[in-house]
Amino acid sequence: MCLECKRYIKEGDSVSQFDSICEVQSDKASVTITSRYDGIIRKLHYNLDEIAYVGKPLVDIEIDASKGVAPEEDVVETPPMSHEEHTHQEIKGHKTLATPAVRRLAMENNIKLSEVVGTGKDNRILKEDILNYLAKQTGAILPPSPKGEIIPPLPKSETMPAAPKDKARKIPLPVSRPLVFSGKDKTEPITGFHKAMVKTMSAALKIPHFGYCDEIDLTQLVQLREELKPLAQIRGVKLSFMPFFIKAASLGLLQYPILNASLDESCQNVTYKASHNIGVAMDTEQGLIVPNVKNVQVCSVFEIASELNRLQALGSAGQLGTNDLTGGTFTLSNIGTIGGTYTKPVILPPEVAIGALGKIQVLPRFNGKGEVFKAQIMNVSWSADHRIIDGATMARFSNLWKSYLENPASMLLDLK
Ligand code: CAO
Repeated sequence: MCLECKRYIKEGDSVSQFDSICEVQSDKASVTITSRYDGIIRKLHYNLDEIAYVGKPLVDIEIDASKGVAPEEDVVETPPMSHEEHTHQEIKGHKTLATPAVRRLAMENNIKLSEVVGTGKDNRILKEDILNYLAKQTGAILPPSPKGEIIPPLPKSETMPAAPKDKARKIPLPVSRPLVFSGKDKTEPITGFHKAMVKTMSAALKIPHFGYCDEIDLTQLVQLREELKPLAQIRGVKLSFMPFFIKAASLGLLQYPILNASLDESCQNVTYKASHNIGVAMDTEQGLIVPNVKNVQVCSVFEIASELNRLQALGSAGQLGTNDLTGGTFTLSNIGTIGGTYTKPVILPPEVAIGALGKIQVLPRFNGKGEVFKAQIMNVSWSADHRIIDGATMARFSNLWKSYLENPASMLLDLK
């Protein structure tokens, strides 16, 4: 079942093969349906925002009007996704605008268009995008582009809170209130990524959550990142704090593998996951998505940063593929980029633990000699599935994670 949410044609229009017909959105994906034929649109079977049913005709296309050939029906198809992939992380949006030649080039090279970031108008995928994608697949790191970056960092306005406006000018004026209010309530269907969130979070309610919080002194890490940031930038990668948080979590998971596990439906078996596929909650225009960095246990901090840059670029373009959105084994949510201290993160089943990070703040703390110093403090809030993880395990893991971040040099000892 799909919800038609945007239409590009009307009855009587001529269409060519691969022209966009409409956009449909399910709880799994937003997909642009293109014409299979050259012809004339004779009938639209649905109005905008109506529910269209999989397998039923969507549009009648007369493929050769001059010869009076019978109308052809284009049918609604489900987004390309297999049954076993149906988890919370399949929130996927892939509008793939591309010419037939570009589609062919992608097909010949076995590339999924949904994984390519389009740089053309309306995110149209160009030939260069495919070639760049190919180059990235074959060579580890591309030489910097003329601008000096492979993946452009997100503009600050997209990631940082808006600057406070001048308070003096914001004194509210008294409002004259009408005695009769004529506004009407508005009801709309829950669709797309929000629908997926309803399913996932409802499933998470069945999990008894154990919460554990602590504060982390990131003074040394803040300094280290300042030193490493320009080096990563030269190599075309933006280095934020997340790669360190992710790597430290993976080192901790090696010691506490129960946190990187899943419990079966009947609660009879626990599966310890071999890979540390660490999910990163991302706030995007389309809603919350959680792509994951695969096999963090064998990645360097730089490799994690590079992969995170790729996921962020695809995420903000609404072009993350199924592979990036499924198979997560543990999640970190850096809500601190927006604000806040402590939170109460909700586990993403079938995972069993999640950590949420607050805003890094400069606060007074005491050093070993009892002297006050300016510390960079961040709070962390963990939630664990209390059916299989006890509080002591969560606390020990958190202590280890904390020790790696408070003394980042100690990570070197355990890096492979
Ligand atoms: N406190 C203060 N500043 C922080 C921070 C924190 N906890 N975490 C990151 N920052 C800084 C970064 O260092 C960066 O600063 P510079 O520009 O000086 O390098 C800046 O904030 C922007 O970071 P970023 O967003 O580009 O990169 P990131 O790797 O830190 O975070 C991501 C990426 C995807 C986690 C983030 O963009 C995001 O979407 N966060 C929201 C997650 C969310 O919605 N969680 C809730 C899930 S439940 O609904």
